[in-house]
Amino acid sequence: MTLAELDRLAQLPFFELLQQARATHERHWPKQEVQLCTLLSIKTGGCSEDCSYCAQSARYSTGVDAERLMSRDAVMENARAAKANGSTRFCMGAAWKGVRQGSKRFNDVLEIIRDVSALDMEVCVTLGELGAEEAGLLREAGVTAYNHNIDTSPEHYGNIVSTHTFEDRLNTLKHVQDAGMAVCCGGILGLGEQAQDRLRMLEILSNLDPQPESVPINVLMPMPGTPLEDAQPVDSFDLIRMIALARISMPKAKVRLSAGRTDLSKEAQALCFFAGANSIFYGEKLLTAKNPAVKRDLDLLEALDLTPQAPFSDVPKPCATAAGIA
Ligand code: SAM
Ligand code: DTB
Ligand code: SF4
Repeated sequence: MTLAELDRLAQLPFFELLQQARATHERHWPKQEVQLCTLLSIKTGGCSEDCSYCAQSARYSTGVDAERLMSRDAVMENARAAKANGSTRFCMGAAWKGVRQGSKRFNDVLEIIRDVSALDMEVCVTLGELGAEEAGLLREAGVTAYNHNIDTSPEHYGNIVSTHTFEDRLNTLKHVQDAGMAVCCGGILGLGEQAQDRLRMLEILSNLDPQPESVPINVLMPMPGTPLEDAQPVDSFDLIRMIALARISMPKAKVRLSAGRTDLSKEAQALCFFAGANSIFYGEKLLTAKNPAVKRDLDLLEALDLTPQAPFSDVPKPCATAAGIA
């Protein structure tokens, strides 16, 4: 979608925008389902990058200590618990600038992925920058989706991160697509961006070819010790508008109402679902930050007559040999 089209939609009265988004949503997602994804930080803290929102950067004193890569057994325990709780997608995050083929840590992660992919959940990882070889190996090990956010507009990106570029992010996304993994790519609201930056972000996301399979919309969770600890809070109506614009501009994507739900009322979340959100992070922890309690989310879904989406209902299953379950 062009910037001009996004701009025209963004100027619609609130309820007109919501109606359009709802119509698009119902055409493409008639089932009243929400995908439940569980996150696990398999390597926490000590990251070389300086993303100014992130509690895991080694450059800031945030109280998040650098840990080693989690053991296969510990990851599997968490993955099994997520499945037992009703999650259909398991997303593992690592606080790394990126990964390199042949390194011990990358081989260890591949082993972890082979184990987790045998559990028959969608497997998503977010490990930072990738080259073509690394992307191919992840795909072969059983990764179905790779999360790598552009976070904001290209114009604002340099104000938020200096240790890698917006272009680096796009290159990784290209390798992910070429390897045949689904792209999970979105951003954060509340990084001191202008309304125009949000639209530019959506312009770039919606012009990826193919469009992302899923689009996480995070609201900044201000982390003490980071440069953005005192950032202005995001108005929930702005979030709802952003979800509506994401739905209209990327009709087939799962739009994930991501970080920041702990501060959203159930009514605001209901409007997000109405406007087109159809995926959430589920489970009491994100990577380092809090997420709503499982019971609270299940109650919310029940109150709204929404049901959990089955795994692989709109993405192909990796082939058995690739997933190591032949
Ligand atoms: N290191 C990898 C990377 O940068 O892609 C993976 C992990 S990183 C923590 C994943 C995403 O989490 C970021 O791109 C950002 O969108 C989101 N995120 C991190 N800290 C956040 C915060 N404080 N509030 C909201 N979203 C956040
Ligand atoms: C995404 O877009 N949001 C998730 C996931 N992808 C990896 C991460 C949210 C992190 C929130 C802050 C924290 O837990 O430290
Ligand atoms: Fe590192 Fe990712 Fe956090 Fe940036 S967002 S500091 S790359 S963990």
